[in-house]
Amino acid sequence: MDTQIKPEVNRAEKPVYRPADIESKWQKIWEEAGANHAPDDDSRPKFYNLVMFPYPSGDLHIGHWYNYTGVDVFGRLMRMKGYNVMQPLGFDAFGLPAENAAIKRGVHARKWTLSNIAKMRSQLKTMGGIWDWQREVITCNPDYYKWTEWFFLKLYEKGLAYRAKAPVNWCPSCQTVLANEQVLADGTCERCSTLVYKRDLEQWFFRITAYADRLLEYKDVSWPEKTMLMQRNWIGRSEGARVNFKATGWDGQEYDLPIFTTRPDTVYGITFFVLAPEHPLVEKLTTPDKQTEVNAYIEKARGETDIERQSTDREKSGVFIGSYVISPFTGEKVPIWISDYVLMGYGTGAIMAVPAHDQRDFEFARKFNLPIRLVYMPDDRELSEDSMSEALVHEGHVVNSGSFNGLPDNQETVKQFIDHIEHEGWGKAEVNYRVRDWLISRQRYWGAPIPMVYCDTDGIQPVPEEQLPVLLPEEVEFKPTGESPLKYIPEFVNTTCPKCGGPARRETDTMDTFMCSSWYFLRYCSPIFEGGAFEPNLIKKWMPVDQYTGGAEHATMHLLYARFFTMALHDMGYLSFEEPFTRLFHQGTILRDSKKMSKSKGNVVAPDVLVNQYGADAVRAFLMFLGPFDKGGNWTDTTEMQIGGIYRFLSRVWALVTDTVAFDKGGSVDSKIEADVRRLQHKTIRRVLQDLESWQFNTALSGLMEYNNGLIKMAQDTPAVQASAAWREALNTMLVLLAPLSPHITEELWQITGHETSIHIETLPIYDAALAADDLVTLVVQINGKLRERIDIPADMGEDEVKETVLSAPKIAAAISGATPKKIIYVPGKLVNIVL
Ligand code: ANZ
Repeated sequence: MDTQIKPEVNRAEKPVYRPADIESKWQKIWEEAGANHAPDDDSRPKFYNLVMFPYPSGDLHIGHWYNYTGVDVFGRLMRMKGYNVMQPLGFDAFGLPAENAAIKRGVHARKWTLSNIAKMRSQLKTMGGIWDWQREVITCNPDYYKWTEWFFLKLYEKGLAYRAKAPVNWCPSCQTVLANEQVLADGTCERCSTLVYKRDLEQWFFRITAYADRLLEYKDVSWPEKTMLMQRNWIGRSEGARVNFKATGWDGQEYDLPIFTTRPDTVYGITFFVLAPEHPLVEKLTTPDKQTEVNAYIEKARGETDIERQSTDREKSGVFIGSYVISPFTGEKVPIWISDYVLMGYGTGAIMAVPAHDQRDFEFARKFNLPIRLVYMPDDRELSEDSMSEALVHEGHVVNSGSFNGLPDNQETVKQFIDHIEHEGWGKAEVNYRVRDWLISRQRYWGAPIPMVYCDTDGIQPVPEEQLPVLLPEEVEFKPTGESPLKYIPEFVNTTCPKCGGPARRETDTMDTFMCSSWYFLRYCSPIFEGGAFEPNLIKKWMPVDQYTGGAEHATMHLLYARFFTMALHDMGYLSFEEPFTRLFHQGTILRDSKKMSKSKGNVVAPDVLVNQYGADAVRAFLMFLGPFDKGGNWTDTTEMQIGGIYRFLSRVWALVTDTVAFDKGGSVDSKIEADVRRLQHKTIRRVLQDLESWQFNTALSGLMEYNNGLIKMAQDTPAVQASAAWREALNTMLVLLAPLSPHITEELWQITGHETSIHIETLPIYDAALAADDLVTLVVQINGKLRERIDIPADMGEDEVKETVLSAPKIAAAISGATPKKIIYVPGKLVNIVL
């Protein structure tokens, strides 16, 4: 990296702070010097600082600026700590909006996407981040999606990609299949808010369920607890048992009816069975007299979403279907019902109902007057089935259960029941997961083609590796048909079977874009490598990602898929690590008047206007000043005015430093004043570095503002201080600590103060406790608990003298105006509170 930066300032004239001039100038110099590129061959330790890449929607909004500024501040900090920081950026360029734009406006999806990328890239450059543009990846380019296809083939080879007919979430408005994760809690499409319903289609799936347990491990990673919890809930591991019951159909035939339960210890409490309305045995088990009622119920349930069906505050509904199960535990005949609260997609789609101990079953039993039988009894109170108002959950000891009576409610008891069930051959222990296999087929054009062909003779055949990429045809008609436009391109569809050479058809669905984003971080390590998806040695050098930053909304999709992908590649021998992202951080969101910003609401703040007016340095610092980086902030009209305050702060830093340059160096200064300068300097170093390292950029900035004010006051009180060595060091510290936040102004001032190399490769100042030691302490003075003044007093001053000093301080004396305080509370070294 050429970091020699030649001074070119005429010191005779005092330069004026004009962000527009210096920012573009430095951006150009940095780019030409390759200052932002992380070389592969570099002896410094590596630091891979990754941010979630943007979707090229066309405009870089304030949320992007916020996110990328925080990441850039941290990356710059790590570079100043001596790391070779790799901080790449690219574009997650496939996906629906491009195709919708194509349908609506007749512009080709590629053209729309690439012109958006060009615009966003140039907007991004105005931020002055250390983005390593030499590593840019764009997922819709064939040199990228060739490898996305290749990964599909690898997963297919390992049995991790398969095709199956499945009920899918169908959005009638987007005319496409959605992943479970793309359906919101109210059962609507996350993109267009239309109610999603189920439809059966042949689809490609990735077997993420095979990795469910591994995904719960989080080996050697430091992630927010909350995110891991969200993933754990999403994966939803439940330990229990599968128990096989026998049901007798109306035809007199016996059918196996397995159920999944997490409470096999309650089997003696079964009083009815419930099947999901879609359960395949419903037909066989419905007696003729119940047929009409059952059909009507099934029809009604079909229109409901899983979310509605699981809602706890919904009144229970259901129909008895006329058949029974014989319980092997009690020998009793138990009626079979159907109800929508049992879902087909979980467990076996059938449950044994234990109304005494399961709230849903309890409500169902009360509604339909079904018997309730307690098999646990509280240890400390009387309870009877008739008087119960809700299910008894996890309490007491076993009753009504033969030889198990008296056992406590715990895991050991559950295990004894499972042992018994296994011993009798009625069932076995089983673990169930909420997570479903990842449905990756999309009936869309703008995605990576699925590299598979269908042959009448040889069935499903993978496209041979050497034929990749299966190119997306450019000539395409965009129609909102709900089917992939690729279906209507014969030159694409018609191909030859790789096995028999006979005529065959290509798969016309494309891949979910989450597939593209499951490996982009690997591509950054060797973005132009042609021999594979990544160059193995460079993967060894750069991976895993040291710091990954992005929105918390990606907790259950992207972050889970990328982990699954990495684990699968690890198991295939391509990667030596199992977790891609060592540390994870979620930035907060910027709201506009407490609402989410969105184009459709027209409440988006455009950063470009602010950058033009105040400069990128001020916008960056301003955004970081809004609050702790993980909390985001609320943007209001008054907020916007505060940016002027940040601009003035930067101008004061500018004035302070340029004044010093102009200052006559002739004077001498008393060593006590130099000690004061150093004390302030080292206190600031400690505080600001701590804040920067813990992503508390807002308080880091307050620290720097106070520091700046302190220095200004010292220069006013004792102008000669500006000639001292301590002063120059203090200013250097100011610039170096501010550099990650506002990189241009600090670079300019660094040069103005005579430095010949870039400030951004300076090492961070080291805090010296001895120099920071106080012989003065600052007391906060309150009147009736309200802050009125801050007063510096010698650290060793006695209590009486402190009180006297405080009371005679002009502001305080004026506020009290002769009254006698009721009480004076003194916390040594910290605070005096005068109670009037
Ligand atoms: C009997 C029982 C008794 C149950 C009891 C609970 C409490 P999690 O923890 O979510 O895995 N269940 C099983 N399959 C279901 C389905 N397809 N739709 C709706 N409910 C289903 O929940 C497992 C429990 O949810 C299972 O244990 C079953 O009810 C129910 F006192 O069986 B349990």
